[in-house]
Amino acid sequence: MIGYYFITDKNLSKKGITSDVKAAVAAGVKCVQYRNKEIDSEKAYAQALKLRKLCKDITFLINDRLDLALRVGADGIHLGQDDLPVAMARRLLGENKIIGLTVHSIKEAQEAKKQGADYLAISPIYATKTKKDAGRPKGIALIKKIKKAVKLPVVVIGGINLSNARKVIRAGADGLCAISCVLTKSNVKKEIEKFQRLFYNPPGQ
Ligand code: TZP
Ligand code: MG
Repeated sequence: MIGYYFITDKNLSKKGITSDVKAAVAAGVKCVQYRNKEIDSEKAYAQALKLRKLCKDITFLINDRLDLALRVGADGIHLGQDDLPVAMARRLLGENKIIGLTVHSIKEAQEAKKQGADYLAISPIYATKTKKDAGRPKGIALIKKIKKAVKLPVVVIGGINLSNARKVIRAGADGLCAISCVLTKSNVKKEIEKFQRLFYNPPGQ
């Protein structure tokens, strides 16, 4: 079980990503991903290093940038279909680091497993304004199909909120990421805890 998976977003953040990550850690998340596509390398390094320290007891991943992940001693990276191939990332990072890959189909999920990914992110489940090029919503049917076809943990992302979270968990998601509906609220910790409760007190139990 991964539970609520936190991803930084400086554009949506109200109090800054450091404050958001502190809130996520205080809410008991197991995984934080540093994602910042609009920043130069040195600033990204300083930011990621600070977050690595805040996330010393939980899984800390870097989006896209393998160099940054190595430099700050992250636990791994999260890649997209247009990033470094998983098999190459695996060769460079070794067996002990975590590699996640975003997938949009069963075929991509099977290929991810073949190349050595540790977990999958299925995207986007629902329509989202947070990532402009996220593509067509896949719905929960794809979660069920991928869980059946590929034996890897799955997190789901895109348009997830408290109204649809139960549905994605029931469909088999091991973790979920909900960015805008958490970061636009004033109490990030409280919002994350609401999602966490859905995993730890599953519906119908
Ligand atoms: N990758 C796929 S969709 C997405 C990312 C980073 C954004 C999800 O944001 P939201 O606000 O939870 O729809
Ligand atoms: Mg990427």
